[in-house]
Formats: sequence, C-alpha cells, structure tokens
Amino acid sequence: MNSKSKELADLFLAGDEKQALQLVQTYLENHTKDELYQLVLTPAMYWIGELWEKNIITVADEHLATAICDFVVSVTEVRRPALNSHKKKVMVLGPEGEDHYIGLKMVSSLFKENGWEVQYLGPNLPLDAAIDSANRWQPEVIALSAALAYRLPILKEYAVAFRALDFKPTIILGGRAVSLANWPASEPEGTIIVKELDQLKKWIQTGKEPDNDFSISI
Ligand code: B12
Repeated sequence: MNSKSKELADLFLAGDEKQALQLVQTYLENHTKDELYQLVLTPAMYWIGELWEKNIITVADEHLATAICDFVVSVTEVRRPALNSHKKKVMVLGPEGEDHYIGLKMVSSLFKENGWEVQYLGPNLPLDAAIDSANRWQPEVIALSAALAYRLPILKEYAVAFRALDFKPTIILGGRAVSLANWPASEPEGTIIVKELDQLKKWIQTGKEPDNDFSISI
C-alpha cells in the first residue's frame, strides 16, 4: 500500500474527517478523481478490511472509517445542474443482499464528472424494484457492483433481466468480486465487465471496452 493510502486510512480510523478531506483536496490539485478513488481511497479501504479481518481493529472502527470515506467521496462528487436534457443516463445499484456501496458511489461520481445523468439507487436493491425503476427511467446504461464472490450468480440474474428489457440497456459489471473472478469466458452481448475505474473512464470517454486478460463467465 502506498504512503498516501496509509496516511488516509489512519485518518479514517482516527475519525479525523477534517484532515482526511484536506489530504484528499490537496491530492486532487495534481491528480484526477479516478486516480484518487482507485489509487488512494480504494487501497486505504482494502487495508482497513485486512485490519478488520485480522481483528486488529473492531467493526466499530471499520464503520467509522467507512463513514469518513463515504463523506470524502460525497464531497468530491461534482453536483452540476443539468445543462441540457439530452444527457446520457446511467442507473447505478447493488443487487439484493449486497451492502457494500462506496465503489458504487465512485462509479456514480465518475459518470457525473463526464456529463452523464445518474440515478444512484444504492446497494441491496431488490430486482423487481430495480426493473420497475429502469422501465420508468430508461437509462442507456445500468452499472452493477458486487464485493463478495458468492454474489456473482445474483449479478448474472440482474444482468440477464436488465438485458431482456425492451430498451436493451448496456450492462456494466464491476466491484471487488468481479475484478477478482478469474474464469476465462466471453462476455454476453451488451454486458461489459470492468475491473477498475480507469477502464470505466476510458469506456465512458471513448467507448473502448476493457481488454482484460480474463473475464467472468456469466
Ligand atoms: C466497509 C466494508 C463493509 C461495510 C460496507 C459499508 C458500505 N457502506 O459500503 C459493512 C460493514 C456493511 C460490510 C459488511 C460485510 N463485509 Co465487508 N468490507 C468492507 C471493506 C472494509 C471496505 C469496502 C469498501 O468500501 N472498499 C472500497 C471500495 C472503493 O472498493 P470496491 O468496492 O472494490 O470498489 C472499487 C472497484 O471494485 C470498483 N467498483 C466497485 N463497484 C463497481 C461497479 C462498477 C460498475 C465498476 C465499473 C467498478 C466498480 O470501483 C472501486 C474503485 O477502485 C472491505 C474491504 C475490501 N477489500 O473492500 C470489506 C470486505 C469486502 N467485507 C467482507 C466481508 C466478509 C463482509 C461481511 C460478509 C462481514 C459479515 N460477516 O457480516 C458483510 C457482508 C455484507 C453484505 N451483505 O454485503 C470481506 C469479503 C471477503 C471475501 N471473502 O470476499 C472484505 C474483503 C473484508 C475482509 N478483508 O475480510 N463490509
């Protein structure tokens, strides 16, 4: 882990939101938001996960750290008013049972920064509610995230259900579980598997799909 992430993780664990925000804002003077998210905040939270797993910190420490990370991501998000009514639309959510949502917030932030209209529906959204919302709003893209490997089957279920909608949204799958999965396979039509935020940024800006060494079989 790099020293910035370590420093930030310590500030998260100390509950020091002021210093944490300052560090992040200083970093953003010379770096992009996806660099901040992918290279600093994500390793800091993964480190906190390791400390938690080893019982070096408590679940309360982890909750405090997550709350401050959440705050920092929210503050760095661009919240521009809609400039035109022809923005592309993306719906961002986690499937039922999935509680991890910091990655989803980062994905929302990246789409917003690139001029998309975003509906962030959060984690743990039942499929019927998600389908209903998608039918009403008709987004071009639906982005889904899963942190735990055993969530991959439900991710597939959601992806298949969304692709069956009349307006055929593009489905983007990401998250820790997705990036760790390692089964050679081809992606079904209309579904893009994204390992990291820089790949997402490239796709948003150029339409170029990630050229991963592997992808998940869904
Ligand atoms: C905070 C946390 C929690 C919080 C989540 C709160 C919240 N608001 O999100 C709480 C306490 C709820 C929680 C619960 C659990 N957690 Co938890 N959690 C974490 C922790 C420490 C950080 C998660 C995080 O925010 N990471 C930072 C984000 C930014 O990373 P990310 O999600 O991977 O996102 C990045 C990319 O994947 C990508 N991305 C993410 N989504 C998407 C989507 C798209 C479309 C794209 C393109 C990209 C993308 O973008 C991000 C940028 O880099 C992790 C540690 C870890 N390694 O992540 C453990 C961790 C994921 N949890 C773990 C576990 C075990 C659990 C529980 C099962 C614990 C329990 N016994 O109850 C439950 C399961 C809850 C559930 N039903 O989902 C384990 C999983 C281990 C495993 N074998 O898979 C981890 C790894 C901790 C550990 N080391 O043991 N957790």
